[in-house]
Amino acid sequence: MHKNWWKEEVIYQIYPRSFKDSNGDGIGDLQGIISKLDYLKELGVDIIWISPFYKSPNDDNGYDISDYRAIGEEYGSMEDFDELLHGIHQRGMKLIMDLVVNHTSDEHEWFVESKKSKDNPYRDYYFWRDGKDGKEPTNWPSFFSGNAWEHDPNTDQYYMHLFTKKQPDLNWENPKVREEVYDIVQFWLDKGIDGFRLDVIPLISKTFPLASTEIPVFNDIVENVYSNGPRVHEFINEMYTRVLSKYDIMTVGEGPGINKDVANLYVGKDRGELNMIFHLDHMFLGHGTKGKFDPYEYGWKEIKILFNDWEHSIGDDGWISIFLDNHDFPRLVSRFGNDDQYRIESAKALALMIFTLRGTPCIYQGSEIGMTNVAFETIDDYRDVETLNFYKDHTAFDYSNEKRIALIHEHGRDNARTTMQWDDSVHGGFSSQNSWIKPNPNYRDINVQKAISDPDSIFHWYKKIIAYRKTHLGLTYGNFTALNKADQPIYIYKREWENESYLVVINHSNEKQSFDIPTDGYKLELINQRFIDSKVLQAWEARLYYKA
Ligand code: TEU
Ligand code: CA
Repeated sequence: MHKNWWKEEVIYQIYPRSFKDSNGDGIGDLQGIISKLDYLKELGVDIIWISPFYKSPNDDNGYDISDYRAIGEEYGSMEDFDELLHGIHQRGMKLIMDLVVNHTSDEHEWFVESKKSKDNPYRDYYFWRDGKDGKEPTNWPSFFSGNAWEHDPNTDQYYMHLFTKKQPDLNWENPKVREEVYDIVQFWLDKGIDGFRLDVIPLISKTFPLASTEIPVFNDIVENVYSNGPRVHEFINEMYTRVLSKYDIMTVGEGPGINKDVANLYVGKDRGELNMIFHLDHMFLGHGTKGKFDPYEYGWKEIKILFNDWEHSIGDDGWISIFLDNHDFPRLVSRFGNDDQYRIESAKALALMIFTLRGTPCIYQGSEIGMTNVAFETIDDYRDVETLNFYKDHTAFDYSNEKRIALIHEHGRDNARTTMQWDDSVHGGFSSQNSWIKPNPNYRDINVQKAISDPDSIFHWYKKIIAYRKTHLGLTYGNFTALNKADQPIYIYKREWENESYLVVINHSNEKQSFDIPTDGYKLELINQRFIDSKVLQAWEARLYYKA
């Protein structure tokens, strides 16, 4: 097993718009993050991944970039960035940035030029096609409702946008585009950052000819039409060879469409591509034919089968990150735990899973204090373009507004984007005034100030297991063996490395479960609630046993 710092360390994701506002405009910013670096250091995290804060019209909250070398003015200045990077490094932590190069904003100068005329030198930076029979060139659905092509009356052609129409897809077949991207990557690496999270990287190679598909299920279209195109590995390898390989950095690819059978083509140790991936197989569970707003029921059996299969298919050759939420998905304690009767116990149990499965753990801001989903009354309180487009989409969905709101409550991305809950003061300590999005009303009860003062809080549990992991390398490098059947209500698995052996037992149910756990020779090291009976696990009880 190759040893690497990015396998041993813990990632913490910041969504900058919602983390901390320092200047009272209701929008999170870089100075706000700087003011919380000591908090992150106390938690014990190592690698800070900040979602995009480049210049952007914020159609998709920064995942639509109009200048890759400029800081969005609402986030601060390049001097603020330099101070942030210095502050992170001074505390022995690292910074990775979000590289969004499958598409740009339609306000990027390249696209402004490209759309001017068919013979503009930038025309080929994007995908332009004639319509077909008076309609879009293909029947491809956008991730964010509607068709993936937008008509431009000026040149009477359509341009491709797999996301919103303000996010035109870049044409990676064009070597000039690839050179531009490598320059951007080099610019930020020369500033001293420690790596990148590569947004939707499997989508950068399109399959030609661009043709309509008969595939009915959206996620299958993502996997078989949009992702894993014929030149994807050539492009990533070229980026690696030309620029990434010249620095001691970490790269993590966000992988919609990457399944366990193709994963090591992206992260195999001798592939010269990426260090690891955020695969989305578990995150897309429950996404039905038309995606997340067309849900199907699933449970822990499917979750565990998926985690077991991924652990075995990655093996010693590749590497993944382990996470249960981010800015695109509901809060982990609401989705996978019980954010009502067992919020604290289930948040701790899920944390133990994240830190003991095999892969680099990634925490999303606020999960360390058990922040939950939100249920705003009206669509007016929602901000996410995916949600707002869905609410207006009467073509793909013939739902009542009540049903739409109910689905948004359960699956919407704003669940993860309400402002960070620092204390019980007005606005939850995030800002001195109303913010771009309302806080979750439960900030009075769930907040950092309260968590830090309570030794039994979720925060202190995270802190404790992060510290434990650092002194027990078997939890990083150990192999993984599931010890019980996936259809049982508890999850038991083992991690073994050299003379170390770890046994993890998690009751992921709301009921007591009696179980004959093979603990002989092991010592109980961590437990997320008061120990009552070695053979009976209380609701959401989670234990870690160790023997050397
Ligand atoms: O997300 C891509 C992606 O897979 C998600 O859009 C996910 O499929 C969707 O939210 C599920 O409904 C990345 C970024 O993380 C996301 O915030 C951006 O909106 C998207 O790419 C476009 O850049
Ligand atoms: Ca601000």
